[in-house]
Parts: sequence; structure tokens; C-alpha cells
Amino acid sequence: MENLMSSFSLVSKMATDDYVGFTFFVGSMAMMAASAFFFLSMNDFDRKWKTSILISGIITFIAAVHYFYMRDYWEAIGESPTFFRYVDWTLTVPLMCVEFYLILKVAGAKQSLMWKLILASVVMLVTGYAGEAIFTTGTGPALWGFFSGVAYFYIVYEIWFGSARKLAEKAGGAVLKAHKTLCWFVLVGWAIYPLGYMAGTPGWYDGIAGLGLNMDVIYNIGDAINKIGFGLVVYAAAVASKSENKKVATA
Ligand SMILES: *C/C=C(C)/C=C/C=C(C)/C=C/C1=C(C)CCCC1(C)C
Repeated sequence: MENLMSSFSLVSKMATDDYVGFTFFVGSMAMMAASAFFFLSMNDFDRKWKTSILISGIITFIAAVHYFYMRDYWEAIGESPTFFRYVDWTLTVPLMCVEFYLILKVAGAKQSLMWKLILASVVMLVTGYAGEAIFTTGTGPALWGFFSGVAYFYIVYEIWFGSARKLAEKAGGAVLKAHKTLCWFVLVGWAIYPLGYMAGTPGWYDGIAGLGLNMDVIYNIGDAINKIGFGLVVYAAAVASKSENKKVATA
């Protein structure tokens, strides 16, 4: 009976100080809840914003599915689920670039802007994966982390000072406000990830693991802020633009 029970058991015991397991678990629930919220509220808005909110929901939904896998992987194997992590990011970060483009489309953003951001984000993630999973010894993590950082700063530059900025200013109102907030997410929220990378590189800052702040805990906090927060900014912009339109209509 005991054997039967354990072979049917879907959960394993989670230690009370297993912060990685805990944040994977809470993360999967938060991502699911956020997805339900975005999917159920998207029909309150006109077409332009509906697509943006749909994508917010797809981002958190893709993350939720990966979080289920990552939690299980962590519980079963006790290692960082680097592969699933980067598959998740490679799907969701380009979708965040699509969000930037969709928001700026009213101001005449061209698809080339979207592709530039997507390409830079893929370079950032592929080189980050190389430093985290392939070239893990000697100068490998520093070198590939540096390449990844260059791509990251290109994205920061493009949205803060490049053509994306000019388009946002042209659009004004709710669009400009959302763009500015999302710019801060990329500058500050996304900077959490290189900190996680450094905490995960042996001999660098892995000492802060003593605080329970290991690489995966840092990545999980970053994901919650950036995926759910990012989506909520888009949602808030949709709400604001709705009341802007109402004002125009009744004026
Ligand atoms: C939802 C997931 C998001 C927003 C992931 C973002 C990931 C990054 C901004 C990662 C950046 C990295 C660097 C800038 C250098 C070191 C390697 C990375 C991949 C951790």
C-alpha cells in the first residue's frame, strides 16, 4: 500500500527553507491568476488594446506552464532548470518587444522597430544561455555575460532615446505614459536578471546564497515583477485610454 501510495504521489515534500521551490510554486500560481485576469478582461476594450492585453495574458500563461515544469524539475533533480528558464524567456521576452511595438503603432511605429527589439532580445538571451550553461568555466561567464549586456543596453537605448521614444512623444497621453513606465521596467526590472546571473556564477557573488538569495530566487522575483507588472501597465494604459476617448466623445 505504501509503495502504491508513493508511486501515485504527485507532490514531493517541500522543505520549509526551500525558497527556490517556494518561489517556483507561488510563481506558478501568480502567473496563472494573472493570465485569468488578462484573458477575462481583454473583451472590455477596443481592438487595439484587446490585442495588447491578450499578449500580456499569453506572456504570463507561457510563464505559468514553464513554472510548473521548473518547479517539478527543481523538486525532482535539485538543480537549476536552466533549459526551461531560457526557453520561457526566449518566448516571452520577444513578446514583450511586440507589446512595445503594438503600443506605439498608433503613432506610426514600423515593424522594423519590432524586429530590431526582438533580434536584440534573442541575442541577449542566447549569449546569456551560453554563459550560464555552455561556457561555464574561466572567463566564459564574464565574456558571454558581457555580450548579453551589450544587447540589453541596446534595447534600453532604443526605447529610452531611439525612435521608440520619439514615437511615444508623438502619441502623447496614455501611450506616452505607458511607454515611460515600461522603459523603467526594462531599465530597473530587467536589471534584476544580470544580478541573478552573477549570483549563479561560482566565485562571483554566490556568497549571497547564504541569504537564501540564490540565482533562481532572484530570477523568480524578477519574473513576477516584470511579467505581471508589465502586463498590468498595459492594462492600466488601456483603461486610461478608454476614459480619454470618453472625454473626447462627450466634449
Ligand atoms: C520574463 C522574462 C524576462 C523579462 C527576462 C529578461 C532577462 C534578461 C533581461 C536577462 C539578461 C541577462 C543579461 C543582461 C546579462 C547576463 C545574462 C542574462 C541573460 C541574465
